Amino acid sequence: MQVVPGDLTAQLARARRVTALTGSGISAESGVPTFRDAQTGLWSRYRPEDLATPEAFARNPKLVWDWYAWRRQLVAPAEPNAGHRALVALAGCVPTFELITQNVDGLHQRAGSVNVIEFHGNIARTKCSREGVLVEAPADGTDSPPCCPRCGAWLRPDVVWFGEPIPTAALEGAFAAAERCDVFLSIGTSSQVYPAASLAEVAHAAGACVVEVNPLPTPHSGFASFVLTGPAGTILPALSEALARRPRAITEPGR
Ligand code: BV8
Repeated sequence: MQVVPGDLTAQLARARRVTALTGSGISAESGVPTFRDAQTGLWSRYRPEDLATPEAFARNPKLVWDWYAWRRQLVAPAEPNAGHRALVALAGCVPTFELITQNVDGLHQRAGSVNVIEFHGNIARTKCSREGVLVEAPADGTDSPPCCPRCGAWLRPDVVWFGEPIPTAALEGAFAAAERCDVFLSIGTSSQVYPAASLAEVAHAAGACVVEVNPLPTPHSGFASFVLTGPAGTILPALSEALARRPRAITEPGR
């Protein structure tokens, strides 16, 4: 079965601006559990959305810090997969490519993507929970959580917790990229977390061709122009290879 419909390749070949939003599904084939995958071991009794909150951290800073330390250890050995690499290739085939990720694992940057909009932050960075400034976490990992060397407050991961606002630059950059694109790729996300899930809706309302890449349907499947059912690690390479094979008609108008 042809994975990439010919008319989608034509849309991409005509597109001046392509915006991609990724969720934890794109990292699944790198061995990083998706956000809603059942948590294992000690963490199996907790729901991620109950730990990724300021209230949980205030109530039990050690528990939350240790959960992120465990997730950093899951991410550390992970390598970018064919899906991440295909987005790097695809970016080279279109005039403007903007990548927004909900993921905090840094795998897009390790694959070679640049100017990645980290909508929910990055688990590798640590900041002071009082001042908000980035701080190098102590390597020895003795204190859990460690304290800020400047003011003594707990350190915390530089991620956006539920109930916290998206950093302004990321929010504005992502919505601008969604509003102005010709094609919006929604990859490996259950499209349940807001305001990230609004991005596909904004792109659709602005007249973009929305493409969903996911083994399962999502709340956005109904308005997507193309629903490519399957793993990102298979579908995205087919997409970027089909586009690379098709010469760009420089006179073809964008949206
Ligand atoms: C905020 C960082 C306001 C932490 C995360 C409406 C508008 C605005 C807000 C809300 C709203 N309704 C509700 C809210 C509140 C809340 C929210 O959305 N709640 C949900 C549960 C309903 N949103 C917030 O709190 C946001 N903040 O709104 O602030 C505000 C404004 C001003 C002042 C004060 C406050 C902040 C949300 C950010 C939360 N942080 N991450 C951490 O990681 O620990 S979200 C976290 O969950 C991830 O980052 C990710 O974004 C999300 C999980 O989503 P997915 O990535 O989609 O993962 P999931 O497991 O769900 O799905 C995986 C998908 O992959 C599946 O579809 C699967 O089929 C697919 N898949 C599997 N394998 C593959 C695959 N696809 C392709 N290939 C494969 N191989």
